[in-house]
Amino acid sequence: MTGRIRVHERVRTMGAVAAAVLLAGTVGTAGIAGTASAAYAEDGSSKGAGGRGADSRGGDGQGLTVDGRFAPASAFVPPGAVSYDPTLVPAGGWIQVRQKTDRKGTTVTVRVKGLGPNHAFGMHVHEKACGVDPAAAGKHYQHVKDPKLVNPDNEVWLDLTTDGSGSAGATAHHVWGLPKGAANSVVLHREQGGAGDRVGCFTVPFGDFRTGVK
Ligand SMILES: [Cu+2]
Repeated sequence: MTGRIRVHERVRTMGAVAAAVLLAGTVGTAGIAGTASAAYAEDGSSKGAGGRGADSRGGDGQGLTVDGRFAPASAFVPPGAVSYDPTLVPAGGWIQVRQKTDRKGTTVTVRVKGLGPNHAFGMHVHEKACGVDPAAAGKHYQHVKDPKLVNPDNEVWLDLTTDGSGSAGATAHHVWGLPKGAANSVVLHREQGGAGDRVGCFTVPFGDFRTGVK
């Protein structure tokens, strides 16, 4: 008996907890996306500057903030945050992803705590939600779909290096948006540089939250 694995996910708006979703048992990725999307609203809290998870309040864009704790991949309980490597991504390790979209484009900020210390992780936004199989997250999200354009200008790369306590942060900005439904996770890789073993995955229902932009 492996016990039940539960993952809490929160979607915040303006710093308040707008929705608390207890994911357990048979809740699949569609449930994650559906629940979270109902709670999307203005999130003026993201402005990650400098790539170390800076957290200055303010801003007029919209976006989302989702966080979760990693759990081992299980055939019975698909967690929102999946570890495929207990050393680099220990159970209980924490991840938060923010997306902010406004007239200047899209900023994605990630913060992690409790991962393997002093490790250079690769991380990207991927097309599909996480699953028990590390391949479930599919390919990198690409603004221009072209296998030759695997680079941080055409994709959302969030490579980060943890400190001695396993914490790190990263930010990526692009002038384009993430079409709703086209990007659904961030994947942690063993190495930086755009590929390599997948050691963790966090399901994030990215979307295009622009307002006033046609
Ligand atoms: Cu990747």
